[in-house]
Amino acid sequence: MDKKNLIRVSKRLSRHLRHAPGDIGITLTPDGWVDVDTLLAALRRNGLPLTRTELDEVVEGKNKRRFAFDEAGLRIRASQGHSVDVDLALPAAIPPEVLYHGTVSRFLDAILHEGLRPMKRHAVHLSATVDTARAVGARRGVPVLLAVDAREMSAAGHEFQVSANGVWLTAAVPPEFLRRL
Ligand code: HQG
Repeated sequence: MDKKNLIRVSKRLSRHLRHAPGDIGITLTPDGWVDVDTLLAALRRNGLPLTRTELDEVVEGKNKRRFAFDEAGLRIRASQGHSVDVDLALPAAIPPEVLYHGTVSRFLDAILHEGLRPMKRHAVHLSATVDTARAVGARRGVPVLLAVDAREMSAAGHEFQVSANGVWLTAAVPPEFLRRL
């Protein structure tokens, strides 16, 4: 599959595995999985015929590894980023000293005032590196970078999880744990 197609399929999968499974008539399990065969049939019915090999290519590809198969390779789910009600049942994890968040200046006042909130998603997404945070912020404009005192937050009782593709998740970040870089 060429790059353009990989991106197109990846966007479609994001839409249905994170936000709108009902649009193609699939239902996710409470922890976000759907049978691969069910997904491929539903995509085919909705104008996106895709082989299992092509799906493998999207999942294993050099992108962010947004999707993962279960151990048997029979089911697939998005690793993070959902707006539909799923509980990925990820174990709690102790974060590194500092995590990073990339945003844009128009959100800065609100964020420094009320902290980071998950907005439409289930959790606030934090990055392990400044470079990743910069890329996340750059999706919306000139990136503004924030450091999160994650270890301190964790010691204060805030729970963190890390997704299968290395994104750090937490319910919210109170402003006292945030600094502008
Ligand atoms: C901002 C992509 C005002 C927040 C990326 C962000 C990431 C606030 C936006 C993943 C706020 C939410 C997530 C507050 C937060 N007031 N604005 N209190 N708290 N915000 O897309 O972190 O391609 O839901 O700064 O790579 O940008 O989908 O979160 O700008 O990993 O796989 O509200 O999405 O991954 O936006 O990105 P998002 P995000 P995928």
